[in-house]
Amino acid sequence: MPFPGARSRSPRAVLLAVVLVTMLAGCSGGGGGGSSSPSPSPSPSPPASAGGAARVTIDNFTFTPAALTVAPGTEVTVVNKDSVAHTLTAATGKVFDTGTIGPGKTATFRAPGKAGAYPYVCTIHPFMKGTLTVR
Ligand SMILES: [Cu+2]
Repeated sequence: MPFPGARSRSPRAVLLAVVLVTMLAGCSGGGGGGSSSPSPSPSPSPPASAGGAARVTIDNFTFTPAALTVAPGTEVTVVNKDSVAHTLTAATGKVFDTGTIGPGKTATFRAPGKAGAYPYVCTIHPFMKGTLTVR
């Protein structure tokens, strides 16, 4: 710094700029205190809804859609529109099972955390079939 007197405004300007930038960064980035979202992305949607609504409807002894793809661990809602009880049960290992869903009732189950294709049936009516794909 050969001429501290002549350039006395520069350091202050730089300091001001630094303070301003720091404040701006703090405001826009922090949002007041690192709450829940680990990502600065404005999207509030969890991966659960990545494939649309995770929902299976049972109507006229049929799972609709017959093939559903969800993210690992997605909570899937099952709506029984029939006038008889049904279940939605994984065909192998019972890795998920809604239990009996009465007529007009709704149940939920959680998709497996491991990717793969999981065929399922209604244990009351084994001819009712569907497949849950996790990926
Ligand atoms: Cu059934």
